[in-house]
Amino acid sequence: MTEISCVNGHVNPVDKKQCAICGLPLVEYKEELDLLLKRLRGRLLTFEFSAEKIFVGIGTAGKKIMGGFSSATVQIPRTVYLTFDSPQEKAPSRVKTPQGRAKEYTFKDYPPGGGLYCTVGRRVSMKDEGLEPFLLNAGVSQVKEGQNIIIVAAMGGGTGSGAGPVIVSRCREINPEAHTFAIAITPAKAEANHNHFNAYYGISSLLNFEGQLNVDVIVVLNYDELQQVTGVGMQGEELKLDGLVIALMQMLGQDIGHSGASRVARLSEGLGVQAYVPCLGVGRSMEIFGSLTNILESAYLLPMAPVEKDNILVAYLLIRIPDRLSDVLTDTVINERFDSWAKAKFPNLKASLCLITRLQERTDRVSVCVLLGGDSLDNTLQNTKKGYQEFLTYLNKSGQMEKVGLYDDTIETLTASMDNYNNNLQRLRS
Ligand SMILES: Nc1nc2c(ncn2[C@@H]2O[C@H](COP(=O)(O)OP(=O)(O)OP(=O)(O)O)[C@@H](O)[C@H]2O)c(=O)[nH]1
Ligand SMILES: [Mg+2]
Repeated sequence: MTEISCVNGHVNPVDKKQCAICGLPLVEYKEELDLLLKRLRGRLLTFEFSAEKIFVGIGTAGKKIMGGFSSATVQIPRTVYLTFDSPQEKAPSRVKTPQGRAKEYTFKDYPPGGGLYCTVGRRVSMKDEGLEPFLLNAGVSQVKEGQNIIIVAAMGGGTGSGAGPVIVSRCREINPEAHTFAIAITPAKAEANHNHFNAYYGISSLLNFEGQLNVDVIVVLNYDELQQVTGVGMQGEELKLDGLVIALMQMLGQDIGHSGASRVARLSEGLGVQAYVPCLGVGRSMEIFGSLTNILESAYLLPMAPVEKDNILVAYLLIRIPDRLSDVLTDTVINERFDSWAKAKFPNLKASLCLITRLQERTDRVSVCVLLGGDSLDNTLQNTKKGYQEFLTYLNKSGQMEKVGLYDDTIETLTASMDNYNNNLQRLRS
C-alpha cells in the first residue's frame, strides 16, 4: 500500500487527510512540488531582465566616480552600474579605485601605455566585439517603461573622450528610445594641449556621432571650476571634487524618473540645446541662506564652466527638499520662485523647468542644481578650444597627424558638429 509521511515523519496511509499520530495535515510533497514548478515555469517564461537606469563610468576618472557613486547609493531595483576602462588600469602598481556595485568591462586590444589620445579610445572601443553583448547582458534593451542612461567621464584622457561617445552610440542603437545624459569633465586650463584636444574631440562626438545626434543632454563641468566649489553631504560632511560630481549624478540620474528625463530630453531637443553648464548648491542650510532665491544665487556665483548669461535660452532646476521644509517650499512656490529668478537673471530665456525631489530627512538642507543651456560651446569650452587648435597646429607642422590616427575628414567632421551646434543656437538667439 502507498504511504505518506507528515512533516514529523510519521507514516500514514495515502487516503488520510491528517496524521493519525500528531494530527498535522498530510501533504503529497511530490504533487505540491510539481504544481509549484508548473506555476513558476509560467512566471519564468514571462520574466525579462531590463534595467530602468543605467549608470556608466568610463576611463580612470569615470570609473572612480562610478565606484564612489554606487557605494554611496542605496540599492535601487532595476538600476545598473557599469564601468569601462583600458586594461592597464588593473595593474597592481596603480591605486585601486573603489568598484562598489559596478560591473567592470575592460577593453580588449588596448596598446601598451593606455589611451593617451581620443583616437585610440575610439578605435579600440569601436572594434571591440565584446562591448555590445556586455551592454545587452547588463540590461540595455528596448523596454516599454523607458530607460535612462547616464554616463560620466573626464574628457582629458583618451579612454573617456574616445570610448565614451562610442558607448552612448551603441546604447542608442540597442535602445533608440532611451534617454541619454552625459556628465563630461573638461580639463583644467593648465593641462597639456593634448588633453584639451581630447576633450574637444570627445564633446563634439557626444553631440554628434557618425552623422547622428548622440546624447540628449551633456552637462559640462570644468576641472578648474570643480576644484573651487564645495558642498555639504547628508551627514554634514564637506563635499568636494568627485563628491560633488556624485551629488550631481544623484540629482540628475537618481532623482529624475523616466517622465522627468523625457521632459528634459524633449524640451532640449525642441530647442536644439544639448549642452548645459551646471551651477551646484549642495546641502545649503535654509536657516543660514534664508530663502530659495539666496540658495539659487549662491549656486550661480560659481558656474562649473564659463557661461554668458545673455546667451542662456533654457534653465532647469533640479532640487532636493527635506520633508520638514515641504510646508514652506511647496511645488507652486518653488516653480514661481525659480521662474522669476531665472527670468530676471537671463534676459533671453525661452523655457524653464523644475524637477522636485522630496526627501524624508530631518535636516534643513536644500540641494539645487541649475542647468543652464543655450550658450555657445565656443564660450563654454574656451580654453579647451584654444588648446585643441594649438595641438592641431603642432601635429600638422610636425607631420604627426596620421601617427595619432587623425585624418583631415575626422577633423572636418568634429569641427562641423561643433559649428553646426553653435550656429543653430546663434540663429535661435537672433
Ligand atoms: N573628476 C576627476 N577628474 C580628474 C581627476 N584627476 C584628473 N582628472 C581629469 O581627468 C582627465 C584625465 O582623464 P582620465 O579619466 O584619467 O583619462 P582616461 O579616460 O582614463 O584616458 P587614458 O587613461 O588616457 O586612457 C584629466 O585631463 C583631468 O582633467 C580626479 O581626481 N577627478
Ligand atoms: Mg585612464
